[in-house]
Amino acid sequence: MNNHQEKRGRVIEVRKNSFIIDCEEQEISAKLKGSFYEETADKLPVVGDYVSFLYNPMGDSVIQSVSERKSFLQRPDQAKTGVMQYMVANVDYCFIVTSLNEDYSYNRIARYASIALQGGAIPVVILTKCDLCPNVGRYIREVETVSDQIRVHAVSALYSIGLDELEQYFVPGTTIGLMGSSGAGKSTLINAIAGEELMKTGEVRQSDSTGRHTTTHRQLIKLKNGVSVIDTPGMREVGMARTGEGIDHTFADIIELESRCRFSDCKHETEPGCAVKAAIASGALSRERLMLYKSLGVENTNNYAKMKEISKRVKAYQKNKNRLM
Ligand SMILES: Nc1nc2c(ncn2[C@@H]2O[C@H](COP(=O)(O)OP(=O)(O)O)[C@@H](O)[C@H]2O)c(=O)[nH]1
Ligand SMILES: [Mg+2]
Repeated sequence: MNNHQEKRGRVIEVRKNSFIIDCEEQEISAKLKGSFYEETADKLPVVGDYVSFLYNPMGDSVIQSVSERKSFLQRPDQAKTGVMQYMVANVDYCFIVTSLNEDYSYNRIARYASIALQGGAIPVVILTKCDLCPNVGRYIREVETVSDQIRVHAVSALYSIGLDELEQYFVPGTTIGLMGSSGAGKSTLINAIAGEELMKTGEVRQSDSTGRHTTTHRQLIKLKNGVSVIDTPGMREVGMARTGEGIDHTFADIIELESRCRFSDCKHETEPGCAVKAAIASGALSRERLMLYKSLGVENTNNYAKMKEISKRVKAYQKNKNRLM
């Protein structure tokens, strides 16, 4: 008989084989119940999950089950095996943080936004460091073409510009997931809103491929106002093509949608069972982006060949655009 007490808590950190659970203002270290190892990867706990566990005050507690998720962010495996990688759960808003300098990338914003929308979270693009940019309006208008459901704000954490616009998201009980490259200003922004030094800023870019586990830092932080913020390395790297791979992921979301159309040669015009048209109707995909994709005129081949072809054409397209500017 097990006399350990059953409790519920939230996963705030995932390590290789252990989990840190936040429960009653305590941080509890836990492992998985054995039967989890027979489950598919999507059933395993991720940061943000609510779990029930058998509390062991003397050592590791044991996670029994994962509660149903309100949202679940996943991305295609970068090795193109078709396997999904699971990132975080129960995020209400995805803050897509991009600074208004050379970090700004329309394509990356589109990829982040489609991950958020497909996972059931609301994408909120935060254009940071607006103090460094003379033509903010142009960027805001461009981001608005990504999707009807996207929201966009331009801020400067350094000069407290636009921060009041973000108050609507900082409601008690809300969970905010941070996406965006290192140096984009995520930590500075959260500190400015929280009014305290919760996150380290100006951090040096981590060498991410070595897999070395140096510092452990909380991946989910609870602010005093009852808002939780998730900042995991996994979310920062989203959609970053591996160097030297030569593949452009710009339209990965559309290619993924196409694979779900009823007809494999669907032109996304009048065919029934068209996943692309459904995404346009729901606002998950914008008409402008589909037009841009169609204008590339890539043949319906297998996904990998298609991605490679797109890379080639996008590069040619951008070269041409630069020449015209
Ligand atoms: N000019 C300017 N610099 C900023 C602003 N916000 C952050 N920074 C700077 O950008 C650098 C990276 O910020 P940080 O918050 O650590 O980025 P993170 O890696 O996304 O968490 C730091 O040197 C910050 O001082 C801003 O609004 N304006
Ligand atoms: Mg940071």
